[in-house]
Amino acid sequence: MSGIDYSEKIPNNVNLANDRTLQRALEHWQPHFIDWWQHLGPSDFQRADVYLRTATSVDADGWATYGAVKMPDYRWGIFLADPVAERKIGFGDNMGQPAWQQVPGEHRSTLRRLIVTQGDTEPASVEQQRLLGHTCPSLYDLRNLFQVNVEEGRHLWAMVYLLHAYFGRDGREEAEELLARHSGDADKPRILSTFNEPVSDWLSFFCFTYFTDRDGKYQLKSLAESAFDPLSRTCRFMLTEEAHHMFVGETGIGRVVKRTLEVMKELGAEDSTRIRAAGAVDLPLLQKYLNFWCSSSLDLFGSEISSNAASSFANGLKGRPDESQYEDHVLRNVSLKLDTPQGAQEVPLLNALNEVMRESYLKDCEIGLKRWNRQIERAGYALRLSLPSTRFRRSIGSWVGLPVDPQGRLLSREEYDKRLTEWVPSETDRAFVRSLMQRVVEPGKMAGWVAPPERGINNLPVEYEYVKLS
Ligand code: BYC
Repeated sequence: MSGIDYSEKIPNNVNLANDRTLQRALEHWQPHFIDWWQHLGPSDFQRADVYLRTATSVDADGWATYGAVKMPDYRWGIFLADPVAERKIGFGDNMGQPAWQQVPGEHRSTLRRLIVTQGDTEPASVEQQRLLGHTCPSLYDLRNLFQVNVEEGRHLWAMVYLLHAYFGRDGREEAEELLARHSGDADKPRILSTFNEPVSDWLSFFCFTYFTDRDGKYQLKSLAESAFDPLSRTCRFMLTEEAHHMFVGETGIGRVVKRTLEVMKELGAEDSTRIRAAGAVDLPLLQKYLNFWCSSSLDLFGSEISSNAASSFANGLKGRPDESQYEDHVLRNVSLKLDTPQGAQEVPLLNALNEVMRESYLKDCEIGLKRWNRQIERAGYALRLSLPSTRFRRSIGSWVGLPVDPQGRLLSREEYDKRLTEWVPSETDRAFVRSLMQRVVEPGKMAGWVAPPERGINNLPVEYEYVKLS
């Protein structure tokens, strides 16, 4: 079951050949996807040979295949993790009943909405990142960008498969719409806010893969708990791909910190102006990028108090990440105290699940911060990087639009407006970062604002020609 059939037009491990109607519908969608990839996927580079990994099976050894691939020839396909025999629903009011192999009528529209929302983020991120190749800091980074991009393309395939296979005509229409909305489009934007923000420089890319892809990890983990078994299985496999994306973010930011510390040492100075003049990212500037992308990604968990979250959990559609680590899986008659602008509020825990997830996400985000701060401490500097308060710059939930600083203090609107660019990048900051984005494509060479990685991909040296451009 785990083996993937690559002889098919659409590689898959779901026996697509046995369902001719579904196969034809997906083969009809396939050229639309390729057309979208050619127009809104990575700009240029479609003829370059990229050292990519391709899944050969869905078990732990399935990542063995690495090789030079032209991106449009990447074998996007449909891969579900192996089924768990007699799987039971693990939470909510239907706990203990058999997991669903089909969509129950009463949950059809909510499940479709969740799948569409998840699916929408995947092509959105490729669109956001489409111009980055032109300013890559190294061939190693260029390859990682493209690896992330092709896998986001495959994650779109995963959701499109579910829509086609389980939601009939509505599902097919939604699959077309996933290619019709575009990141940042004034008329047809992507569904979730963060996926309409431009990712036009590599510092943003590293922050995006650190913070926003990590939201992906948490949302996929909660959907992997779903009673709808095909959704659970597809998300379980997607999670194995997601890990590399967050690795790109964490090591990317770590390499920026390392390079900045080297420049600070060379200069014998902590002064931002001098560090910038030397072509590196000063740490207060990095902090602003962290504040921007972290606060934007915090919105992706939805409102602190949410009836959607309550019913999705109670009905078994969406659990908590790692549901089995909790004792109570039903959550009736329990409450949680939440901090709101009106004071502390006791809320049924079911309605506070978005906040529960946001809290565990933030704990996960802290891990990178600790690593980077250790680097700074070891170099003998006092500054520490931090995460902004969950009240800062929120555009969803109880704290929406309130003038709160990154420490969570409520300010006057006037003070907030005046000081906002102390906390998030100003136009000048962004222009400076753009000025650093000079393309470096000589094998093994790195741009001056980022240190080389500790090792290359798949035991190859850092100097390997990961992308052959000719
Ligand atoms: N922007 O009750 P509420 C990834 C909407 S990332 C705009 O507060 P709910 C990836 C919400 O849709 C993971 N709208 O929250 C990462 C709802 O609208 P409707 C993506 C927002 O519903 C990097 C209304 O506000 N996966 O995979 O409990 C690269 C009230 O909602 C936002 C998922 O998100 C926002 N930030 O939770 C590539 C999983 N937040 O329905 C990929 C599927 C909320 O009333 N989605 N709204 O019109 C979900 O589970 C939920 O839809 C959400 C929101 C967690 C997003």
